[in-house]
Amino acid sequence: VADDGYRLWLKYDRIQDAGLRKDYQKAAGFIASSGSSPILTTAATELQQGLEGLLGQKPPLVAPGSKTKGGILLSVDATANVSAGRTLGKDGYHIGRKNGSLVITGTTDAGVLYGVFALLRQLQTRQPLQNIDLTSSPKIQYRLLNHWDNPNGTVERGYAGSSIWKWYELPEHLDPRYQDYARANASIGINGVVINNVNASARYLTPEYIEKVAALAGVMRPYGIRVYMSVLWAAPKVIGGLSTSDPLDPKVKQWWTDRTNEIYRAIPDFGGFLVKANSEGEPGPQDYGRDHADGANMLADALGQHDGLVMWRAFVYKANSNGDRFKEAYQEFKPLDGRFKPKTLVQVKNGPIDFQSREPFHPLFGAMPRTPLVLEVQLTQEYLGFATHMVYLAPMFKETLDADTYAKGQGSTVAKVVDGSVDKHSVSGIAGVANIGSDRNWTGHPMGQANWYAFGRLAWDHTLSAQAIAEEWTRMSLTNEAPAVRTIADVLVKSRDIYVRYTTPLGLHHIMGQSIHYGPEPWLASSARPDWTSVYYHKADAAGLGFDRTAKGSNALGLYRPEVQQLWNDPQTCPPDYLLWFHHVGWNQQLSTGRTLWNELCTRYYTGVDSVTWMQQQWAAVQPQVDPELHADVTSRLQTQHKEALWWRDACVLYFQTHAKQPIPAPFAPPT
Ligand code: GCW
Repeated sequence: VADDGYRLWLKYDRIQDAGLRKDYQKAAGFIASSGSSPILTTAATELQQGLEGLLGQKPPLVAPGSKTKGGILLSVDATANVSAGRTLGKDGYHIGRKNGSLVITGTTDAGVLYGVFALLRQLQTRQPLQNIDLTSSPKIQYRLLNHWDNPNGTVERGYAGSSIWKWYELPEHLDPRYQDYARANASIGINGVVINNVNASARYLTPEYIEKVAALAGVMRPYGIRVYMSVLWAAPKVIGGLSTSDPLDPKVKQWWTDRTNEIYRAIPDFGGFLVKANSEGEPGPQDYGRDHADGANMLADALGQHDGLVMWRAFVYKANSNGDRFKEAYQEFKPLDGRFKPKTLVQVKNGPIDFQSREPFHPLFGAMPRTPLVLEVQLTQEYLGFATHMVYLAPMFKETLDADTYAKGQGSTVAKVVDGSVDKHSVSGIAGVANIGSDRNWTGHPMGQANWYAFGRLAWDHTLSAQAIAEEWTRMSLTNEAPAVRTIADVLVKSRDIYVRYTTPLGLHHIMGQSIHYGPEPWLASSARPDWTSVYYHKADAAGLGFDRTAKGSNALGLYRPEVQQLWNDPQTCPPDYLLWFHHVGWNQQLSTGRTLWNELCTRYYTGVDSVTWMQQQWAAVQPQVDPELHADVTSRLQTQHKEALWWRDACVLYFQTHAKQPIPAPFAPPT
């Protein structure tokens, strides 16, 4: 059967190596579970199905204690303490051997489920089980997907078909896909799903939709996943019949309290609210002279005793931005630090502008010690080639996570700010804007599945490497042949840098096509807003290129700690990858690479395109090891990617040449 990608990384195909299969079979003679809660039932069923597929025989489910040797025991132990220094956190698991059996211990039911998927992963990637002794706990507590899905079935910035939520069929009909979606998420540790777009419709707060959302929550619950909603700030006016949405108005407060109680009656484990307010035309508390904290706190009050969260987004910038958009979120939110009530988190994009292919980390990380910050990254490739370019995003996520804010001295990485360890927060969260749609293979580009996978794995453990995750995903999704795994993982890991080179090298940003954000448009000079043009960001002129954000310019650099400023402040020592983010550099200025800016720019664009050819060659080389249908799919997308890399290169080099007024350097110059 051809592989249409529907099963994602959860392919439980028979292990061909008979010796290995025997070894595994010996360890998996039966399954005994210490409980029968919905989540534990999910865990046992998944394990049974996975083993049946991988090993060709289905281990029976037996009563606990009835058999001891040669099977797999599932048990919950809230105080599980594996060995000194290796305690398990909430939802953590341990997989070890005891009295001739494998034992999966979780501190919660969900921990057992995560342990089951971890064990299956061992088999899927062909790891030995003899001396297995695995301990793992999530470093971040709330690991969420954010769907930008609309009630009419469209997905904002979605490139994989329409929304997977079929609102018109709900609540009566449950598409089997919902359960497959829940399984995939649980398998990588995702435990929350915001089901609708942050540019929110008020409709979700009506009884009609609450019932639909409740039906979805019912599918997610046995997988340890809670459902959240994005809410429209103006809902009290739009659907509540009130004359205001002022957060300090008692009627408004009452309206939100009533709605919240209504939601919890239908969905007792509802996760909470995500809010985009006073951003890009969305209504918000500022419409009434209030601030973001007033708004967030009002919702936190509405949640009252319910176990839910408010995630308030910091993605804000003004329409008449004639300063530097880079600084706006910081300026609006930093002064509010300390004003947010418990259960309220501020959700911050990885970079200060907007999900560009490379951004310096957002200056709010490390700047709001009294507020837990959720890191928001984008899995859907709005600025990274939609579903036609192969761009593995884990290296980009890692770049942000590993960036040092120096907030509490060296080592105060974004990851440690977000997981709460730097400021000792008891709540922590991370969000990925989903790349999922109704396409048969979920993500449009088959390799986009790796981004969904990598997000979950990093949300669970941000210390994992992009390389290790790429290899793991490849083994589970494409092939276990070691040389092919190496080749594919190598292409994946390099793909993001390659994309940056042929689109926005040296720290260029926001020079893409207007409104749909596809392809190059560096010449874009007029738009509805100055900060939606390209020239606002690249500032090319006869002298040079780049946005001066030093003290001589906008001084956005001044928002960072001195140690970070030092890293980027001097154009001579600023890493080339960040150069034009912070400096206006002369065309003939010599860079640390030994080339002038103009030559380096051209070199990166041209070698970037060559690297796409390299990707095509590498992919061709693994053809015998990969499913033919899937291989052909990726091959064709790589052709488009190559064509569009040329488009980006030529558009950008020729446009910047009108400012630099220099020939394209010799090795790349087209023949005359
Ligand atoms: O990246 C930009 C997108 C908008 C999006 C916005 C946001 C949901 O172009 O489509 O709106 O960010 O994050 O709010």
